[in-house]
Amino acid sequence: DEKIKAVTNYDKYPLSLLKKRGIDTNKSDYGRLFIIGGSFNMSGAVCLCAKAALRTGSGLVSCVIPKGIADRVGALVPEATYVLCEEKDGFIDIKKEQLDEIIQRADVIALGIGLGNSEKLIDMIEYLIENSTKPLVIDADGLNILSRNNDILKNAKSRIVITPHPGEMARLTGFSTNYINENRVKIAIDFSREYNCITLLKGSSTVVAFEDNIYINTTGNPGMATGGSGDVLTGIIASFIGQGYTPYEACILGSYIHGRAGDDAYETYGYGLTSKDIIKFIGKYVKL
Ligand code: NPW
Ligand code: AMP
Ligand code: MG
Repeated sequence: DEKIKAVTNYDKYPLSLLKKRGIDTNKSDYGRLFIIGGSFNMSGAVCLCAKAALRTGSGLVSCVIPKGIADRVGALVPEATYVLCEEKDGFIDIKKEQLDEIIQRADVIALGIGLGNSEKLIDMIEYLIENSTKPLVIDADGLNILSRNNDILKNAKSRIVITPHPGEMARLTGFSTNYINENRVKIAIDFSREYNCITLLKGSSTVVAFEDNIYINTTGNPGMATGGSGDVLTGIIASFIGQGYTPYEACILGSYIHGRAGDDAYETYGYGLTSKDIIKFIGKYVKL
């Protein structure tokens, strides 16, 4: 495609995007991230996302979760604050006024991890996309729910980043996962153009597509094919956006560092690495 301006895939480039912190700065300079996710059967995803964001340098992380999982999540992530929501059938049930307040207070919102694929949640997703003035990173069940009506994305008020794995991309596009994996770059570019969003298609050689730019990530390994690995990536990317990186930079830096940390976890734990192990190594790459 002759319109594609830049293919950025060379080694170490992403780390050159990192910005040094001023000495006299405080937590409010490094972003307030709200993570909207979790359900009775999936509480760990929010923990992993929040921990990853904190390890990436977020100033403040707030988890917006159904109150029934508050004890489990809170015990694992004492650094975060909480917005405890009502629940229906184990899924979050959040009022529009609460969403308005979150939009107003947030620098960035991560939406969808561990939510559960309940069709009742489409109203919440639609409301956030159509009303959020802050960037949204949508992943996991947020995408599965959205796939019932992708056109909602066309009404977005702010920059949207979507981070599907090939299975989620299959639901969003109607293509098979095989077809998606055989045409990864084209599918990511086409989706980002049609829906005017940054599309980060995960897997071996993650592709980030935005307008006429693409980045192909070369870090990471198959040890990262483990539950929660993507939830960690969402936390890293949302954290960088909250810290003032552009959403496209955050996707490049985020996928690169996620893969590097995953490679370090592989060195130590081999194929037995877990998502928590990836989080342990993020900090090595966010220092200047
Ligand atoms: P298959 O089986 O290979 O044909 P789902 P999920 C496909 C939460 N989690 N290449 C795969 O197809 C998440 O946050 C919570 C090709 C399969 O059918 C979500 O909210 C955890 N295909 C929720 O669980 C830890 C691929 O997609 C399907 C593919 C559901 O997310 C785990 C699986 O995808 C999890 O993160 C690839 N690379 N990757 C927790 N501890 O709380 C996947 N597929 O059905 O969207 O399920 O990704 O587990
Ligand atoms: P999820 O399926 O949402 O948990 O996301 C899995 C994460 O692990 C994504 O960031 C993938 O890019 C990464 N990952 C999974 N398998 C591989 C692989 N074979 N090589 C590199 N990265 C992988
Ligand atoms: Mg996932």
